[in-house]
Amino acid sequence: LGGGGKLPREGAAKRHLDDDFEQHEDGRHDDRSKMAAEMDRAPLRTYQRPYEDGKIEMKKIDWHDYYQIEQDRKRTGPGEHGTAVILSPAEEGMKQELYKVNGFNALVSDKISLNRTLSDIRHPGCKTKKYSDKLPQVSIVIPFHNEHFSTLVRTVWSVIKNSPPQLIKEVILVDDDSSKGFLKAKLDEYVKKNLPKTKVVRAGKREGLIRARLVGARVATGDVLIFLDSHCEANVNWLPPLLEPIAINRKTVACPFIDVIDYENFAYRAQDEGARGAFDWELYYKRLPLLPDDLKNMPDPFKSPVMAGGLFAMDREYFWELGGYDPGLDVWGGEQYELSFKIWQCGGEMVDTPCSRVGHIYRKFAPFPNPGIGDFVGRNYKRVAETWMDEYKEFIYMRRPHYKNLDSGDLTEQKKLRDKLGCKPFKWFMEEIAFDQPKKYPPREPPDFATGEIRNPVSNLCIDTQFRGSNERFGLAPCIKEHQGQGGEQHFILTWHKDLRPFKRSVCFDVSAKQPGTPVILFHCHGMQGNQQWKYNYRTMQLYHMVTKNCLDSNPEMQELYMNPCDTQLATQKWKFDHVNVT
Ligand code: UD2
Ligand code: MN
Repeated sequence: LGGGGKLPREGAAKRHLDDDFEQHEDGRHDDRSKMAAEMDRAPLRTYQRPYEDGKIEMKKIDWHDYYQIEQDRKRTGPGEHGTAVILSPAEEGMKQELYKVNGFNALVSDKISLNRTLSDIRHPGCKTKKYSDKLPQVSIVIPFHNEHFSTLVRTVWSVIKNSPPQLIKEVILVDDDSSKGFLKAKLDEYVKKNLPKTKVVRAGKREGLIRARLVGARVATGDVLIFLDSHCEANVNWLPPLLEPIAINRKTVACPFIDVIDYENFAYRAQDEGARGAFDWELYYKRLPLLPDDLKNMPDPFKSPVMAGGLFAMDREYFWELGGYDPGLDVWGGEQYELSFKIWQCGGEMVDTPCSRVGHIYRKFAPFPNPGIGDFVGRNYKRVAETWMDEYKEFIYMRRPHYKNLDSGDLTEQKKLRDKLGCKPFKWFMEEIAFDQPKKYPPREPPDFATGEIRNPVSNLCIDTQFRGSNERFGLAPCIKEHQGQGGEQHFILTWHKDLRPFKRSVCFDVSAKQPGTPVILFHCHGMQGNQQWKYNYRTMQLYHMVTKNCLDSNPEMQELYMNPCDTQLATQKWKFDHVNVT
């Protein structure tokens, strides 16, 4: 296994900050069992944040390790410099077994050196960039479940090789109950013999990636936490650009650019040159085009609404201030939204750092079976939506109605935390962070269900509020379209909140009793549904009131409106909007 390759320790002697390396080396062979048992967190702050009081002016230095870069330049071998590895026909025939259990071509991985070099595909501006000489030390947390040995170990080597040693406090591998028997013994042995500052912590039982990250974060002692997936490769000088924004503002969370390591041949390439992270209403992660200013300032860090999830750096104290991750999130999925929403809504910010690049193997398929616990992704999404997304959660339920019936567990603690931190509404996040700026990035408010006049096609009369106010009743009138000037207010919206209101006004159709004949009045829109929740059935043309289960009915002779039990045969219960949004 593993192309092996002698490790570039000889480079250490030439490193310009070599002394510190020695200084921080100790403790790398900690008593591991003690480590795992000792779940109490280390003191949260171990250093003086350099720019906190605004007194120190930042001194910038060139953090590149030119000795290492020169060594790397000379290397040759399969996959070096991020090139593709092509298997021989005989090997092609043997690759399936490893492919099946990993979701990527692990046989190719095994042919590549564990400390291979990548091509430097950074923006040219990154090559001359300098960063603060005072950067925090990091703990790198890497959860893994049945990761392939060579991809896991290559992740660690890439980090160690491409980072200034004095900035790495430790690398923590969290074994999330891997069942590959050989992985444990072989890994422990390899780590002990070869990997400086690295320790393996075992979760004890399958926790899923989110709680596994928490296990690692709890034993971490560095000033900054960096999370990585177990099949990554950090590129040249990736660390300083990631840390400087945090040194300047401890509430900034920084994400590297995530490059692609091809799952078939392990070639390394960019997925793009930057994007704003976002999502759709099924909570699929989306990448939106950069804003003009971000492009102009390239390769400076730019704000991004949502992280991809796996790879980011965050002040350790701040991570715990925000409660870490919701420990109720199971196995996989949703934690990237939880943390992103929490960061933005509760006073932090998130940036992508173009000069920090890390490759990641996006698998061809997920090789792990569901551990027999049903729709955990749905339950995770529901936890996040219920805790953080306020009324916008309805969009998710609209797309995925079955989430409504999922039991997502107790959310008391999560809601308490949101209260305690005094976090802003999701609407603020949507409008100011996620989809703001040149107003051209949808979705802002989701589309309304129906708009325009509401006409009874039999009597040919329209609903007309005559611009009345709160607590007032209203009825029917000749439609303005045919009787210019004769009507009053006949333009309505059935909004995405599911209330029914005159266009551009904040009074809503409100029904407060079940009895047949109950009138409809206007009332201040509260956005909480209840008495103001309507549903339009465009097939039967009925306007259904959810709470009372009655339908909007009319008496055309008297030009009156009131509620009655629904009856599809009744012409007086039929209503037609100008525009209906059928989704
Ligand atoms: C993406 C993220 C991943 C995470 C996930 C949503 C990137 C590059 N990847 O999916 O970090 O945010 O979306 O939750 O942004 N693992 C465990 N226990 C498990 C399952 C996974 O420890 O039960 C480990 C796994 O070995 C890996 C990490 O968790 O190191 C992420 O899992 P993945 O690689 O399957 O997720 P990915 O990249 O598809
Ligand atoms: Mn991954």
